[in-house]
Amino acid sequence: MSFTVPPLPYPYDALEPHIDEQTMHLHHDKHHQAYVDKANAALADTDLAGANVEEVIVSLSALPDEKQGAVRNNAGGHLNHTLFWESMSPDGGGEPRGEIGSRIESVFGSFESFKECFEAAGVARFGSGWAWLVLDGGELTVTSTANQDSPLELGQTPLLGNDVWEHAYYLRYQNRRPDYLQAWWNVVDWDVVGRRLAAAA
Ligand code: MN3
Repeated sequence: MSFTVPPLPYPYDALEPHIDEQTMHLHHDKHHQAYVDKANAALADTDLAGANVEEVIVSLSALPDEKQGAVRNNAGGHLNHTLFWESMSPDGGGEPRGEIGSRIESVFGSFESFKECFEAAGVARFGSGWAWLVLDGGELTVTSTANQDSPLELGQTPLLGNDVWEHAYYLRYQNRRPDYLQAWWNVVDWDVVGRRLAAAA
């Protein structure tokens, strides 16, 4: 079974004004589709054809050398974007409650401090990549990756990720990546993040 782009769980204009409809169309229908198509092409006729995307990402070294770069970038792109669409909702925003809320407070001091830390990781990522909240050895940590690298490659469990490639924000925010990072909190679905934490525990 090859990879497919999952449908968005909300309409394309549902995250307005924080993420604009045109960006969602291009990002989901064109960018994510391209990662899926290229990942499928690179994986065809390999031992990992048909494996789920998480398994592919933790098994890159099992692939022939000449396939590893394309699979890392494109299966990584598929994994990261699937998680990204699921992490947002028109009913998102607000503060995390329950276990995820209390753990963020205990590690970062407050939700505000956590957001500053996460935004700083996104701003500091030179070029293209992602800012992440991950579980690393059972501890909540903020990190970032380059390109489409997944925290899974490092043995971390991604709980929440924001795409800081220019294609994610340039139409509405132009060069103002920090503004995009701040506005994004309005659409984060903390219930989804909480369920990821529970599933990883
Ligand atoms: Mn993207």
